Amino acid sequence: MGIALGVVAVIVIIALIFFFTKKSNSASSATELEGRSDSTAPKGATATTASSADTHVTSSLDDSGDIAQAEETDQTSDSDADSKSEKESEETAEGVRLDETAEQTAAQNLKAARRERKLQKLRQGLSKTRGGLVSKISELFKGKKEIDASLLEELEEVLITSDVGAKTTEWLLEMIRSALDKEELKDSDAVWALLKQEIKHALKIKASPWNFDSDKPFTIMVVGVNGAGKTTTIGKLASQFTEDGHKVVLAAADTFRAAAVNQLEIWGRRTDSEVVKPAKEGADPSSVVFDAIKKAQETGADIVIADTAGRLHTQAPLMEELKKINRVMGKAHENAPHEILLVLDATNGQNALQQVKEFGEALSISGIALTKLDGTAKGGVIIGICHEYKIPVRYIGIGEAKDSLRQFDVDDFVDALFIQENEQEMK
Ligand SMILES: Nc1nc2c(ncn2[C@@H]2O[C@H](COP(=O)(O)OP(=O)(O)OP(=O)(O)O)[C@@H](O)[C@H]2O)c(=O)[nH]1
Ligand SMILES: [Mg+2]
Repeated sequence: MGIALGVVAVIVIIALIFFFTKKSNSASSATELEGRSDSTAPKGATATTASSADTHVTSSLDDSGDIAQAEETDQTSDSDADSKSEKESEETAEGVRLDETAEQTAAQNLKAARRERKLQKLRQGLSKTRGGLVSKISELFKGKKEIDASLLEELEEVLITSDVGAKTTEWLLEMIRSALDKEELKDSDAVWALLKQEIKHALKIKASPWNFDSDKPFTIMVVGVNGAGKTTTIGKLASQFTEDGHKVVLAAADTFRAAAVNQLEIWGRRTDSEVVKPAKEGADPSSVVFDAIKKAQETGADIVIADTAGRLHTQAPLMEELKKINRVMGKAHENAPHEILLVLDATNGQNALQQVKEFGEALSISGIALTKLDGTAKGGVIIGICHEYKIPVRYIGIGEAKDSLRQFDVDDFVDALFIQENEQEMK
């Protein structure tokens, strides 16, 4: 019995051992399975069988999902941002283009407005001459379709009385007659157009440009009769040259009048130009100009402008005095004077033509400045001067203000002069 009990006890113990061993094995295989599922099971399945490790994995998956999404979002927002910034830069570029275009348009408008103002002033400045010459011609042609001999006679009278000059008048009429003979002129409008074209042609005389950069100093000898406007023209020229950045020396070679020297000194102060004066009243004018050129050479000035007398208060004839100045300038600088500018007062009409002749006999006049066009109906003289003497008009004076000395532009001048009354009203 004792042995039987012992056997039963051993069996029970063995059974218990077997039972517990089996349980422990199944527990470890469950863990194994769970561990394996980490790597193989689909995300959702793993997430449902949550363990601490699973939670981490899931969270990391969630994170990566988020990251992916974030990346996606980032990428989307990046590409959004890219396209936005692209769009913005396109818009900016477009804006810059628009700004540039607007600026260009504004600059062009400003330029056009300035030019229009200048032309307007020129038209105003020429209003008296227009009244004397062009309006009369226009009046002649008004309503007339036929160009006959009597109309040509009337035209001749208008041209002569407007100081165009006999020779130039004859030349213009000849031109019209020959065009009529060739049946090239249909009506008065055609005559008007021909006149305008031929006058432009006569005024367009080739002039060598003033070059201030080579062969310094560039020297200008200014001559003309008493009161023509020499000193004023010199002052206006000095003003333009210094505004353009050139250094100017003025020579006060009208030595017999203290007032003439003073007048030039005032312009010297106004334009910041040095003025070389005579040592005493009545000193030799040519020595003043010589000293002025030497001064310009010493100081590196670009331009020397010499004022001269219109009438001498001595026994010496004016032309001899001017010839001497011309010679002495050549001693101070081998190419001087580079320009001999004859100043003519347009109000002198036919006398201005005579002055070109007289000064031209003594000196080699290279250019003309025609002043006071604003105050006369005799501006037609300019056509005669150019046609007869072939000397270029470089400047015209249309007022007393500093900016009233204009470089002569033939097209602007003729267009401003030949504007018809109805056109004028429209401007
Ligand atoms: N309206 C008008 N007046 C002008 C013009 N140019 C000069 N004048 C005036 O003409 C007058 C004579 O000018 P000046 O420069 O002294 O003449 P100038 O030739 O030097 O005279 P002299 O020294 O006596 O030989 C002055 O009152 C000037 O203001 C112009 O284009 N228009
Ligand atoms: Mg003078």
